[in-house]
Amino acid sequence: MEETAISRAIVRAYHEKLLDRLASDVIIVGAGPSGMTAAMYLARGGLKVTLLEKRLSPGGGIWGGGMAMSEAVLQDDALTLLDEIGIRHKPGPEGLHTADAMELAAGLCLSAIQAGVEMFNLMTVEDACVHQERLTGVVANRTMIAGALPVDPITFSAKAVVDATGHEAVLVKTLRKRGLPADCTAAEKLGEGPMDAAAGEAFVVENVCEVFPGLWVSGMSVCAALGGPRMGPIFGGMLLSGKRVAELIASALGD
Ligand code: 48H
Repeated sequence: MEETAISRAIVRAYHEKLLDRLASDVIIVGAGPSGMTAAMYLARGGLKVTLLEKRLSPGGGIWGGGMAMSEAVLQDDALTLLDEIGIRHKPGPEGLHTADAMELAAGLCLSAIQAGVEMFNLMTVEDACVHQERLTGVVANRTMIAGALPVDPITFSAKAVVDATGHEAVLVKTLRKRGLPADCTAAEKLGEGPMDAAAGEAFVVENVCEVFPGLWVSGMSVCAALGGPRMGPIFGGMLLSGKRVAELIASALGD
């Protein structure tokens, strides 16, 4: 076997995938619990979904559980979702449940990819394309290059984009820097509030929305974008927030 045949296989397969995904129905930015859940449901609904993740490994904040103890805590209302993708869970104290963080991260990732999501790792989203006051795509660079070398990024377009970058809320913040949208409230400008687990868990599901034409938020980005409380190391709200954004986008794109 020629060594270059191995290289040719990688280069061809990767670039075929990349070329196909320069335009998608939905781009999800960030492969944390909310982004992977959103991507999985949207792809199951038949949409062309591309997920861009800046790190080498998808999973976001799941891996570390709480204070690097790799157990994910979930509440009753997230169990149906876990069962649907075959992630095991155990009863914990006071009506809570735990799942192995590695199993949750790997299970969500596999379910999303097997539903048809194309995931690109080491891809840092740094800006948005905005045409006539609508977000039409994202600007991305290789993580190793972004901010480190004088190399221009490339763009990916989509009918809808989800900012699922967690606390960072990268796309929301990049628009806000330019005064978009112009009607932000003071709480929205301030970002995420202090910890209140129950309120934060409800907030990330109830407030999933299109924050700017073409740009949706899910998971922790909802709090960062709209000034909701943080909730600490509990993950049910993240999964349900991802499911909710998928439902809203499917309905918006179906109209
Ligand atoms: C591409 C990027 C970029 C970028 C970041 O942080 P996440 O796990 O986000 P969520 O919202 O799915 O889950 C939040 C949860 O993990 C958490 O932090 C909780 C519950 N905190 C509570 C509290 O009180 O602190 O994942 C975001 C993903 C990560 O994988 C990042 O690497 C990725 O987004 N990302 N990807 N381009 N510019 N920025």
